[in-house]
Amino acid sequence: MSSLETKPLAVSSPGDGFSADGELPDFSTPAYKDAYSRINAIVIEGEQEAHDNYVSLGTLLPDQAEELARLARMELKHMKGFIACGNNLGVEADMPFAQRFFTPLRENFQTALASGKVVTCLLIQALLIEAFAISAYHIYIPVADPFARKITEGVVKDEYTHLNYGQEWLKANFQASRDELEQANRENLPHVRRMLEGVAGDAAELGMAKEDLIEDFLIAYQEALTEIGFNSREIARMAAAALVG
Ligand code: PL3
Ligand code: FE2
Ligand code: FE2
Repeated sequence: MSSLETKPLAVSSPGDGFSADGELPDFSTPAYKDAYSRINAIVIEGEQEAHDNYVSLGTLLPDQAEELARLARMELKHMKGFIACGNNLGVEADMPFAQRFFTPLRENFQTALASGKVVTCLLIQALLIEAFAISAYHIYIPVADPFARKITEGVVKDEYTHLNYGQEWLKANFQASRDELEQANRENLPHVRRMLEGVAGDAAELGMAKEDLIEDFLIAYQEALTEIGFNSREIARMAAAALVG
């Protein structure tokens, strides 16, 4: 599990939208608010879809339905928190943009769900999406406005609970799951890479560096794969799917 360390902040120069002491962006500029309208929407949509996905997983794992419903409720709480963050800054979230952003993973999740592929569903939601959220929230916290920082700090702890849930289930079922995991990784990790690229420009406007997002994502994902039972060569091969896909 990666620690919640605070990254050194980017050095700023006058007029770049960051405050003079180089600590925090100016949250009131049109450029900041424009970027926030998409990032905030992505997070709201991501939390809503995460809720729906955990409820759906409960239909594939009926004996786990209660625990999954508990995880789902946490996602709705996250969603409400991030809606409040947008309201606090006076930003209207661009929800149609966010729905398009998640389309590939949503469709792959739905296809797997329809054919009862619980391993693929867990890889998409509990590993990929949660690791993506963890990296984004980690990198956002040091550059967030004080209101959003407090909310995001609470959320990121829960996301580890969600990542762990998938990790432990897949670890307990590793031999039966490994081929499907590798296949699901090949089909979905390239989408995560494209999502990172799609969000990088707006994230930079918020003070978040793309390299930091990638690094933190890979740490969380790779630590989960190690816990589940993959060796380092297998993990390197799985990560390489992001480069070729
Ligand atoms: C699952 O619990 C949540 C899924 C959400 C996915 C989040 C993607 C984040 C993209 C970059 C956001 C930076 C953080 C900004 C917070 C307002
Ligand atoms: Fe969440
Ligand atoms: Fe989550």
